[in-house]
Amino acid sequence: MSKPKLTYFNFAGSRGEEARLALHLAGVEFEDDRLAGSWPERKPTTPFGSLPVLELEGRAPLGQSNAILVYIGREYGLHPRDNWQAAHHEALMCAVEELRGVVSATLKISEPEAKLAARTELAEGYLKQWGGFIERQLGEGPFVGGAEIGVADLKLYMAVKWFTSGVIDHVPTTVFAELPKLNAVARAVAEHPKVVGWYAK
Ligand SMILES: N[C@@H](CCC(=O)N[C@@H](CS)C(=O)NCC(=O)O)C(=O)O
Repeated sequence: MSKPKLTYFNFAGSRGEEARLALHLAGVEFEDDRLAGSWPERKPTTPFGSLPVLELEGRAPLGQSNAILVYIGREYGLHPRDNWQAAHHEALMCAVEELRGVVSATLKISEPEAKLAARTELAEGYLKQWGGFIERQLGEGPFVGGAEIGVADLKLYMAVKWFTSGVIDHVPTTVFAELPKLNAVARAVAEHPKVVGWYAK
């Protein structure tokens, strides 16, 4: 293996897509390993029993999406050099992981009425509150760090896309519609020429 290898499930979303976008923005040629075989067999071989995993020649595999993003960001100028600013970006990235944890808990509910109730509560409570906190953390934009795109922007972009895509039943796709700064970040990422180039492939 000479090129870095990024392993994730075969879909263009969530934590793996963030890392793919980060590598692409960084201009790194990488092996885009999309899991084809059986996940239960691979799971125990990964650092934390989950994906994404980033592998570099001569290094132990790296798990945890935020660690992967921060590593790429630091190596390739997609994360602030200033430690305080970097911590602010990482706080936003941690907040996206918290959001995913809360929403993912409702993915396991199989009983339709219980799912509807949990998702309605999520949409009207937790998600509104989460969005409000994020909005207050954002500046003039268009990106978290101002004029330059960074890995924290990819994390927020992917979170917004999760909801606007409508895949979370019973959560309106407009749940974050009244958050101009968060939407500006998501739009700026979507319109970034390298991101446009990635999806045009
Ligand atoms: N905190 C971890 C969570 C990773 C995670 O839960 N990944 C999901 C896919 S997005 C996964 O591997 N699910 C399969 C499983 O947990 O068995 C991270 O940020 O990388």
